[in-house]
Amino acid sequence: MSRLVVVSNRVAPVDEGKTSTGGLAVAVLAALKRMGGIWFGWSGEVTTAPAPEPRLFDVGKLSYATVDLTPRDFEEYYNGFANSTLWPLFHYRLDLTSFTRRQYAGYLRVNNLFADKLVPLLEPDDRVWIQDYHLIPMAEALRRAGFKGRIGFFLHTPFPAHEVLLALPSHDDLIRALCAYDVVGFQTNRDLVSFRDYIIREQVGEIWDDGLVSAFGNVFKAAAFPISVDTDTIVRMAESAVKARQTVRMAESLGGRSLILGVDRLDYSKGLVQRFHAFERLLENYPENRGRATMMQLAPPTRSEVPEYAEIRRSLEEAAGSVNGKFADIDWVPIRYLNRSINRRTLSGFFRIAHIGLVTPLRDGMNLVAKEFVASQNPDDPGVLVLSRFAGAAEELTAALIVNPYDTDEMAAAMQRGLDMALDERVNRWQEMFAILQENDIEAWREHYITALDAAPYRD
Ligand code: ADQ
Repeated sequence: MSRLVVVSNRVAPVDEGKTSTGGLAVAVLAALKRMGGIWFGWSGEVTTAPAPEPRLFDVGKLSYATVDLTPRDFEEYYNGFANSTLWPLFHYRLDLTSFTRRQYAGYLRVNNLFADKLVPLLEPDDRVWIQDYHLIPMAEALRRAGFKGRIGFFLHTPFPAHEVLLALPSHDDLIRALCAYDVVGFQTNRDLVSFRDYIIREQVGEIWDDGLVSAFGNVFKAAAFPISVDTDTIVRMAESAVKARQTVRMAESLGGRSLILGVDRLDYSKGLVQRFHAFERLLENYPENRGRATMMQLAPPTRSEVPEYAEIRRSLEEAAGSVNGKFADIDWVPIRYLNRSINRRTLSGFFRIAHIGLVTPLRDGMNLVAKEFVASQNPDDPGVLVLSRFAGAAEELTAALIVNPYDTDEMAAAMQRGLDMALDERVNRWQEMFAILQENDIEAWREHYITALDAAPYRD
């Protein structure tokens, strides 16, 4: 059987007990754990003299191959084009998007480097599956380096609307690079529509009746493959975690108050400042919640070398401080704000005892936290998911309370509705969402994608 070779910027912590707070790492590890394969990517190490060969090691059925980056690669490729150009652009933040030709050259250089290091490890019938915006040019680079097998790509972020993408000086190169794959996967139909729209409006190719795309001399499949979670594992974890010491401690500390829980990487795409203001509005508009509802926000810092991330951290501390200063009482702090990662089991216990899961990103490819929250609930007494319409998850989890994260009053009203919601309605909404997560779990996601990749090449 041909092997599956996954390539992503970072590989997940090798020690599975370690907490990983990136959606991609969490999902790819879950997808590969049972099936096995090779996972190639950056080690996370920055060094002036990287080893010429990838470091190889096995953990269970998974083989890892990692390379180090130089300080210049790290700056230009990772902090630069990937996280200061593509990430903000793909999340509709043109105000935070910067572009330099030097960083773009660094991005292409690291993609070529990854391809050159990977090719000697590949066998002709391997299936290569490239993950995310850091590595869009990898298919072209692998082809140049002589690999002829199947190559697929999956974008974990949103794919922006045509007009937004045009702001990127190298948008045409980037699209040509995407069109070199055999399968291009997106999180949602919304993203797929934006991609097709670009192809048609910029007149770089055609969409055929069967949905295949023909562009730049290549015929490939572009489709939505909504990523998901390891539903059964989370259910089991959450059931046992409610009795764990940390969850009991948390429940006791609430003293009978309702818990409104947010869990996100500290990132400007997650809408955290707006969320804090919405909680403040809840306390203003529905004063009966003062002293009765507690909001807890877990937000471990990421990408701290990128200046916008230091800025979001500062504005969040300010927002939390101002709400707490205004409403706190001697025995109640409205917002508990922690810049920490929590062990995944404990997290599932917290999700289970929460009355409301508050998932309100301004833009999000999917948002696994929304799905983890649903999977963690007690079927007999489930909590309520308040979900942004701009999270990819909103396309599937339509039984959540869907909100516009820019509308503070609407978010406050949704929290209030969630706190007041009768058991019947909570159960019905939860059942509808849980059924979706049982059908489309992380294994189904991987299976659907690999089946599509196995059907390539489409031109034959
Ligand atoms: P992320 O932007 O990282 O992922 P998300 O999908 O929510 O966003 O995944 C975050 C993961 O980290 C979740 O598994 C969550 O439990 C975990 N996590 C977050 N905060 C944590 C904390 N304090 N402690 C422990 N764990 C924490 C990117 C895209 C998303 C897309 C995923 C997967 O931005 O849109 O859903 O990839 O494709």
